[in-house]
Amino acid sequence: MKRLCQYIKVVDLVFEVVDARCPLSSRSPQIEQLAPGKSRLLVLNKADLADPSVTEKWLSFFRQAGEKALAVDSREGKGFRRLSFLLENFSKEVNEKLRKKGRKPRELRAAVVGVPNVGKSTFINRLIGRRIASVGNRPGITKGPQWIRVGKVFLLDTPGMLPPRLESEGVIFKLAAVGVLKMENYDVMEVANRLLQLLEGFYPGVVGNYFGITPGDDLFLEQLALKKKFLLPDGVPDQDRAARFLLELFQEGRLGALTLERPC
Ligand SMILES: Nc1nc2c(ncn2[C@@H]2O[C@H](COP(=O)(O)OP(=O)(O)O)[C@@H](O)[C@H]2O)c(=O)[nH]1
Ligand SMILES: [Mg+2]
Repeated sequence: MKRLCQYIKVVDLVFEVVDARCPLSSRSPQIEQLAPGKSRLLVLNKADLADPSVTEKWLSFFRQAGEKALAVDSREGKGFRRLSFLLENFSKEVNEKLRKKGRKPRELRAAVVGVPNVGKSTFINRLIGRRIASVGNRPGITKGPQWIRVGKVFLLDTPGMLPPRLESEGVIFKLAAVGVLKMENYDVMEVANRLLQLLEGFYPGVVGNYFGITPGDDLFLEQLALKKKFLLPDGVPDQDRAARFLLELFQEGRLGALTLERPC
């Protein structure tokens, strides 16, 4: 964390990567202290897995709050043309300010930060693409991460890992459901049941229809286990396995593009 702070000090722009399926819950509470006063671009990654209409609402919500926000799919490279455009504009803005102060124009420096598993590395790789060009270490930084040139910007090739928000059960189960938190540490059945309940509220019938199970049924996991023939040796439905199966499908977006929270 201390090392990350050192880098953040020298960057002009911080890409704050979050999961588009829960853009508030997957924001780290540490970001404010880490980069006070820094220009930030909120990247709603995994937009392919999120409900597009809700993503639009989130973007309006953040922009109304005065933040720069953008939705991308780092795996397929969607949204990156717009990102390059934003970077270009940002570079012009910063250099205009420098020029007014009588200073020479220069390349911008940027870093990527975010909680685990939101796609920071995938985002960096996508951004770097084929333009990869290591420029080695810059003065003052003797080892560790490298700066890579991306257009007019020098990007730190190693993302900064931020601690996730763990303030309430309501947030924690979403982070577990999207894979920010490792499932081993949670009660999978509880996470799956909460996810089912939440999805049933936002997308009535969708999960039930996918599996051909009565929507809103209390015994959903039991029914799912029976349907999939996930049985324990004594023939009892293996709900734990059903829960894992459900969460896996959700994480891969197989149940559809579904978002877990909406702006108020
Ligand atoms: N569907 C989808 N998956 C993504 C996207 N970005 C990353 N991933 C996947 O999310 C997982 C975590 O990505 P990674 O870049 O390692 O996350 P990091 O821990 O934040 O660096 C990997 O399985 C990626 O393939 C995206 O935009 N869409
Ligand atoms: Mg990574």
